[in-house]
Amino acid sequence: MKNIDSGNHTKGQSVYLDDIPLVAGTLFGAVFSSPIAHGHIEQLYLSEAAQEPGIVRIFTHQDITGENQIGGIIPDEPLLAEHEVDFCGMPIAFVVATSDEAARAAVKKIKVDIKPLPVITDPRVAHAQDQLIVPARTFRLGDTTRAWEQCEYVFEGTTDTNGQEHLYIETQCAYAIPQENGELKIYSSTQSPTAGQRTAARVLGVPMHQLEVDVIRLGGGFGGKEDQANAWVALCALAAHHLRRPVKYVLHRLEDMAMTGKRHPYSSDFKIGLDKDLKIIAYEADFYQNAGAAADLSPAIMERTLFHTTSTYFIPNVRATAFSCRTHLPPNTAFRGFGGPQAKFVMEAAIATAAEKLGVEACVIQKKNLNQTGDEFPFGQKAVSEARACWHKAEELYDVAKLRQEVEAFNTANILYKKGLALMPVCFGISFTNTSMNQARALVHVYYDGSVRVSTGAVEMGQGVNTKMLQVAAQTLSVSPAKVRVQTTSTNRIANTSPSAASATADLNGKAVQLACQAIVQRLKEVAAQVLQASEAAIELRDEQVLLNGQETDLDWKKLVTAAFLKRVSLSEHSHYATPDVYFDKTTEKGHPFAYHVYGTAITTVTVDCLRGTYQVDAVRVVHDFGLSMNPAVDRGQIEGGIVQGIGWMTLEELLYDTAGRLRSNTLSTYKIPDIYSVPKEIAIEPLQTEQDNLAIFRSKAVGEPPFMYGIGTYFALRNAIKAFNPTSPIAFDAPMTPEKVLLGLYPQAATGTQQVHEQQN
Ligand code: LUZ
Ligand code: MOS
Repeated sequence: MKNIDSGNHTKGQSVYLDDIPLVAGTLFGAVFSSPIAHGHIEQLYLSEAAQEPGIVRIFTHQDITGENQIGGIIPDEPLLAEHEVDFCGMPIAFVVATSDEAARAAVKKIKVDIKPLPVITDPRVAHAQDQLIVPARTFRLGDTTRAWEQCEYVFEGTTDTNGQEHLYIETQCAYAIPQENGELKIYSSTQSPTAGQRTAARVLGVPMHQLEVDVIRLGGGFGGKEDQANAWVALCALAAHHLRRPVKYVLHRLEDMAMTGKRHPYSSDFKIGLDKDLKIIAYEADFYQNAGAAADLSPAIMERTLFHTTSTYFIPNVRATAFSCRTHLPPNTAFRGFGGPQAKFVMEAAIATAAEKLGVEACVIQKKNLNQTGDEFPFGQKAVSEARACWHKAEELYDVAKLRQEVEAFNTANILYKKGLALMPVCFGISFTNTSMNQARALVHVYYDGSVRVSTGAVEMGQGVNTKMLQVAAQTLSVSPAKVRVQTTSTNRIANTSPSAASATADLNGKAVQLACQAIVQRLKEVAAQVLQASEAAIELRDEQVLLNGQETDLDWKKLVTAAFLKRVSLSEHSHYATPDVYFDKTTEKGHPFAYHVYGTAITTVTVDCLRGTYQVDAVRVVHDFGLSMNPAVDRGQIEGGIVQGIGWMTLEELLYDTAGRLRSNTLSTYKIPDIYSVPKEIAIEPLQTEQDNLAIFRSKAVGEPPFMYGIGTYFALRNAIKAFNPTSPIAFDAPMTPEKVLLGLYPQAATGTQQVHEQQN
């Protein structure tokens, strides 16, 4: 089935928040934010701005009737700065005017005196000064201290991975419209309608039932709207609450890039030990997460890093410690993979280090250590594994031996172009690591003409979840997809939603839809049995027909629904689903946090221009464990997008904050994301069919985040290509591998001079 949105998307008819027709009297907001990263606010000058034409009111923290607090996991983040600013871009005042232009013109007239305080941008510096968001956590398996003695080889190293701007096409936005009795209806571009509702209620000091958050769809989220859509909801709600007029705020791209947090940069240390057969028998890692100025989701992201310490490998002795370090950057937040990719990069860097030192191909070590069924992860859960299956199938299907020969032949024949090859196995845990979040609800109405309306907590952000919800309803009710419509995601219809995140949205909400539809089908079968004077067991609904002992009757879906209505049988159901058997004990750091894992292997080949340092990704060839995909077109789209986004993180996207904590890569001319030229020339995706049962909806495994990590293979393929040109080059594990760094890798002797130029520019 095609994505139900593709027609409207293509015609430009899909409605995003900024397309909602304006309610008469709508006002427009704009934020004045801190120009510096850390300091005491001495004086705020608003009067000049307040006299600008069209200005209705300027809100500061003093106008907050409830709590000036938007922190979710930890209450450490004011909505509007009070006495201190903690990052460049921290909101200080919210200007509301009769037009968008007037609001922004007034923002430029606001002045502030801030007494600067020391700025920390480096997580290791923050750690050294004990600036931790939460206490460090350590996951352990076996005993590394004793294991080192059994190792034939031990290697240590350091890695850095940079952050990543989400660059959803639709910037952050909200639109709050007063209703009667002090209520507000708030449109938001959020992955978490409930978080917006809860945050606004807290800031206004009103009960949640006074606020509705309604989400039509998002022009992309990628994690950037899991927690960080809340501030704009709260600001618009605050202004609409006071002024009793509709208030809308759509961030400009530059505001969005400057004010919102990004993927967490990590700096990490590893130590890896192998026996003489290249089995990894010990691994230690220390992760320094750059959390930014407030907790946001950082503790949960740090936890997911720990869960993915050993990536797709089984290692019997592990010690991994993670530090969430408070710096003066915008609070970093969820981004596809949620800390998992950062851990996987460190593991692959450790293996690459061992391989280079031992003079073997990394894939020899990778392959020897892939996890298999029964292997224990450092957090206690046991693998039920297709890691080896994916790897072996990829090796065979894409003929890795031949690919390798081709790369070697090319490299022998060419001096100024070199190819590189890398394999990247993925194993990603599916479920929110916070067990309580693994629940969802659905509301299904069958109208008496037989048409169906479905509401869930799932937010459509381009990932096709509404299409999947529709498929679940149509299939479970056994009606044509044309009979079913999926509604917007509203806190009035579905309460207490978990964010659409963690790759789990289709599973959680789809299971809820399935339960609701099954309950309705059950009641309809009882009605059919009465009408046909037969036993319920003999009734079957199929393709909008009622079958009796497998034979067609003259009762069809529509007549059955009408009959049920006339018999006063409920045609609606509200259902609740909670993932069974997931738990985690933080005191022991052991449990069974994931419903299942998604596996896959990617084979990446690249070509580097050794004169210029530029490169192209020739091919990414994947064997991916879909389970039994319920929508191969949608799932394929997720994989292609994930791969390209992962390649962007690993190769092009270079966030640059200066030492004063200002974002220098704050435009699309200084921050490069993948374009049509940088996507792989070929992407091959082979599903791995599995008969194994799993907890996914229709056994169609979660597909949102896992493919992102295939992009890590491109980093290591580039590294191998550089090594083919200059085998002794000392290439730091410092992602992204931009063309500039490739060039420095090819000609390390040139590095010193270039470094100086770079520092001067900064
Ligand atoms: N969000 C969250 C996530 O709150 N918990 C998670 O475990 C998670 N994992 C991936 C992406 N978002
Ligand atoms: Mo996410 S990183 O699944 O919002």
